[in-house]
Amino acid sequence: MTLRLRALLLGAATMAASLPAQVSFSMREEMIPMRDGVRLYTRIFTPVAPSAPLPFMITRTPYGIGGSSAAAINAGMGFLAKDGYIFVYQDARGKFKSEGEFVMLRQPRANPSDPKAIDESTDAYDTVAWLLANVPNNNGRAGMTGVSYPGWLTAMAMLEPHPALKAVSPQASPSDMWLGDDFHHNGAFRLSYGFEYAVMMESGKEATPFKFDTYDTYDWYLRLGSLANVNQKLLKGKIPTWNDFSQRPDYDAFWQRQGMKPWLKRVTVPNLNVAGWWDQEDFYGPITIYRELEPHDRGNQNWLVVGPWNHGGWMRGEGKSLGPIQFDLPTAQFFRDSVMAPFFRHYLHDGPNPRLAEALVFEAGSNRWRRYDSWPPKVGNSNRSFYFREGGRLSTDAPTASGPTQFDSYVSDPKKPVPYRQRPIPATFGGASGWSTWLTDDQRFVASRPDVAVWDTPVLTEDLTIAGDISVTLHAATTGSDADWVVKLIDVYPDTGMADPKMNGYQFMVANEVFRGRYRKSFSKPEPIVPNKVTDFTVDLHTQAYTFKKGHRVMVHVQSTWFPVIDRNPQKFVPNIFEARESDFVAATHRVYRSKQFPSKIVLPVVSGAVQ
Ligand code: PG9
Repeated sequence: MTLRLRALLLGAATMAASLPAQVSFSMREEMIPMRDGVRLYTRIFTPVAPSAPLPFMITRTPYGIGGSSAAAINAGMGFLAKDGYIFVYQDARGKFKSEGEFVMLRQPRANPSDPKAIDESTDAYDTVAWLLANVPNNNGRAGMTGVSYPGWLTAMAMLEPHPALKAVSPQASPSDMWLGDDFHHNGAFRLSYGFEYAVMMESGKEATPFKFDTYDTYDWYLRLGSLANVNQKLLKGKIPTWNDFSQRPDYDAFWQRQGMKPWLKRVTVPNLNVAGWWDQEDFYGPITIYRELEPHDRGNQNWLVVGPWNHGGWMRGEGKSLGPIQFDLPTAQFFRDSVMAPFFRHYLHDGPNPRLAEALVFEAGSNRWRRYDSWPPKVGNSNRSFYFREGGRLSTDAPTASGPTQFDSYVSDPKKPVPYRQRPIPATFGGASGWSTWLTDDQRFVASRPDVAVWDTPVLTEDLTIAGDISVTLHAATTGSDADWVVKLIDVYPDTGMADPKMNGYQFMVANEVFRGRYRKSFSKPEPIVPNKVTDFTVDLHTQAYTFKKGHRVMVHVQSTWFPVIDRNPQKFVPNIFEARESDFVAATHRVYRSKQFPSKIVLPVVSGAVQ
């Protein structure tokens, strides 16, 4: 056989094997009883005439399983279906057709010795037990997966797993709603998402989005004024999660116990954690779950995959691009076919060992997958400080000038907050809201605002690759007594020569975070900032693997409003921002220092490359 013919035949064989076979399923509906007598609505899809006993693949969700069908499984889970699974979908407690009470991210039960006490872990356990006993032709094993809330339900199932639960893949699972996931970041409240999600989930058994009377929600939230108006004028105390937001502004025992950290003390089940670098909802969660479990991972059963995806982007489409950003490779398809399917095939079907990398991460910019032995990588990178300098420069040379005038400043006015994306900003949920890709939006739309401070490097003369954790130290002062610090790390594309003209000069956000100044000493006990005193703030920009290409520039933006994704800090310290009065919202002048004594900087985990 000629080499060419052999290559053609191999190509054909690979293609045929990766075509999702259409699997026929029979569907059974059940109300599965839990240990406290509450019954959960469940659909069980069994392949027609399977050749051997099959494992279960379970997804539990608060979003309603009404759309589940054989066609939907073949379309969305075909990459698994062709290996043979009994797919199980279940409405979480209290949602849609399930009985019982829905509690947002229900905390693990306080009294595990009570045989009737329940939580999401026991509901998963009882479901597995029932399936094993009542669904014929199963092979005695179960896997569980889901994205976001269903990912969190998967993570909860692994805390006290049924012995038959042999592998889990929690994907974009939140881990701490106050520190870094959907509802707050470092205590700054994610207003638009928090409000709209809580209303959607807790207005009734189903999911009912809030109906805005204005298209541009930037306007709507600004007109709303103080957050005290939410309960006074709109919700009247009827949405429990809003009441938690407004009555528990600080990181108290409730938020800590709702977070996963206290519970992640052992690796119970092989666990494939999945995150997207541009996940607009839950990036902190999967990274933190992986990291918290890692010290306990004696059997090497805890893995991390991070790709160039938005929330759940790995489960749909090819994954060659996100918004206008191109990644060249079909990253999502690769994940599904070459990582997730082999992972479950190994543990549930005795398939070959998939030889997963400890951390498989996509390095955008250079657009390649990298396999690391740990995350963040232990070797190969060195932290380099990039200092904010005079004239808007960002430089690896530390400032040498001292004196009180070495700062950049801006006036931050909570009455005219910086929009987090180009207006109009439609409601988060529904249709073409733009929410799902906003993290890829061109940041030029705010770069020249007077309330956004900007520093950037010269054009890079070689590629600059980073892998690991990014942190920012701000030495800053304000005329007010509280302030938010929003920091964005940006890749500035070349001014000319891009194939797509709109990408010339594009400002692509590589990492970002907000820090609420009152929490600089303690997340549980906020303290006013002393006006006009230079104060240190550390902003954790999380983690990234990225190449700033030769010809690009590295840029940093600092601003103090990001509306309405983050509520407005009044800038006058009040004990509870949810109870601030209109008169508490005041403009303030913020100074970011860049002197020898106060060298504000971003620290990047540089793998290779230099900056002039
Ligand atoms: N990000 C969503 C969520 C998860 C958990 C709690 C609240 C919100 C989701 O997409 O499910």
